[in-house]
Amino acid sequence: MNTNTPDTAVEELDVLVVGAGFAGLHQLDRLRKLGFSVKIFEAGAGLGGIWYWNCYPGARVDSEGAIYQYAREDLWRDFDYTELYPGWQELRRYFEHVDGKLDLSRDIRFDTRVESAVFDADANTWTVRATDGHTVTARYVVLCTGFGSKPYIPPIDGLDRFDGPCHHTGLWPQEGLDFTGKRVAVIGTGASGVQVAQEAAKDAASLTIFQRTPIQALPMRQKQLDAAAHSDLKKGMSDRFARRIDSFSGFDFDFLPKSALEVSEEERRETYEKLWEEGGFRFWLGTFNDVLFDQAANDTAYAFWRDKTRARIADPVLAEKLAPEVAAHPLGVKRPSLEQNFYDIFNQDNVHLVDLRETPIESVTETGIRTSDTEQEFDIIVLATGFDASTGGITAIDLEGTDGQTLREKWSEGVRAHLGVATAGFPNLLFVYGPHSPSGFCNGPTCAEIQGDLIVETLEHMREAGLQRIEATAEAENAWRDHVTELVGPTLFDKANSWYVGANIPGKPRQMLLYPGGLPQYLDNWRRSASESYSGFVLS
Ligand code: NA7
Repeated sequence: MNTNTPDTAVEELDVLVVGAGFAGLHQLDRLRKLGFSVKIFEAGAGLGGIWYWNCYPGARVDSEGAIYQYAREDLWRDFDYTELYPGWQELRRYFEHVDGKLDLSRDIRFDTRVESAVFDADANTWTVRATDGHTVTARYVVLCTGFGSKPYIPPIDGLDRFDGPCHHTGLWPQEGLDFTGKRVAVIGTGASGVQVAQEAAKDAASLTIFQRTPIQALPMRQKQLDAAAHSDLKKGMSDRFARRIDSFSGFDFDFLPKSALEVSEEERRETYEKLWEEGGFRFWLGTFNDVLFDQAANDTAYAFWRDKTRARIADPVLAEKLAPEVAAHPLGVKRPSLEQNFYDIFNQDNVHLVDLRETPIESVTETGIRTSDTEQEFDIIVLATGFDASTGGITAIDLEGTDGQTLREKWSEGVRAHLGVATAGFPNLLFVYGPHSPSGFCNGPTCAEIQGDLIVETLEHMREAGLQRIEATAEAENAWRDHVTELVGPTLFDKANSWYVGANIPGKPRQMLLYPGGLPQYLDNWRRSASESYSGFVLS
């Protein structure tokens, strides 16, 4: 229920933050303590960003919980996740814990979706309007909309005709939905599809998974954590957090300093076995340093993954569809997922796979899904079809800058954002975890804090220097885009149609949306700019 009361006077703020996930809450806490007047507008009714919206059965973070939290001892010292990889309920419990400690909610307006923001070039302020008409003016707008806040629902004929529940994973009903005894269809096999399928396979009468591209899911090695495990974890926390800043992806592990091709076959095999047993993203982001660059190196990793995976699937036809002999794309250049028993569920009688490359969906009917060869009845349809990632949450807002153009229009030909934080023509608008920043490759809370701190420092600098306006230059954002393009050139990322390159959304310009140089290199660039009086930005 929306309990917000309409305000008559327009509130004036130093900073309006959009989004109450990891990034937005960090901004609120830090800026407030520095004496800025700051509020968050949050579209959901609760805290957590993606963990508010993605409450589908099985939703779970693919980072270890120990490092999927703020690195602040006052927050981690007396909080424990009960699983190594916590689920959405625990993440919500974490956000409540943070709120209890930092008293954040009092400055958050929930149920408030930002619809538009217009820059006033005379006053150097933004006028921000929510869908309920509530309006504020703010000197700065910091968008913390996350990489996955705009769900993508494909234009499947008849989708709105279906009589039963049909939900996107990222818009899951807060009251939940029980799969027990139901005939469930899951469309999509990204991280969300894998997680929801594992859960539905337990209780559904039947589960039919509609796969277009096979995911390359890696073993999660989930563990329940008891008091002894918590105590052990606590001992290592400070070190683990300290290591994040030096790693490519903001984790406490990094690529090995050697090539997959320079070692003997035996050493390669032993290394892969070790990473596989350790679980998580180590087989992806803690592996040989050329796996994401060199096709021959990648082939060795893919062959290992394929053989391990196929060994778990009894039916050889299914094994070929789920883990094909010849890779659909190089391993790891499309986001892998962590799985617990995803490949094993296909040995159950109640689980079926539809290969959409052989039999595409033609339409959804009142009672089910029609593919090119048959029609099947379902009680529930789950759309695990992903997001207009990285940019979608930003371009969903009508942002009007200094030349009358919206940001949506500007980026319709491709993203330009200097250091991934600001774009020319839109002064005083900053992005945390935005496109062309390490977001997407980076452990979320790491980026929220580390990139977030740089933004806080910038605003502090502006205030101390008596400045009112910061804007990226067109030259700098073009150069940054070229830098991103240059970095991605020698990699294998362009060999998959992934959301990393915008290829999952029809019509979206194909370009690398993330910063592929890793967190340390990104931070070096920031520091250089800051030490050169914020080169690449005009401050006035
Ligand atoms: P993803 O990873 O983008 O996965 C979406 C899935 O939906 C993927 O398997 C797609 O197949 C499939 N898809 C998309 N459109 C269609 C249509 N029209 N028909 C059939 N199948 C379709 O989204 P997730 O929500 O799983 O994960 C997003 C991120 O959240 C993830 O990367 C993590 O960072 C957390 P495709 O592969 O495009 O052939």
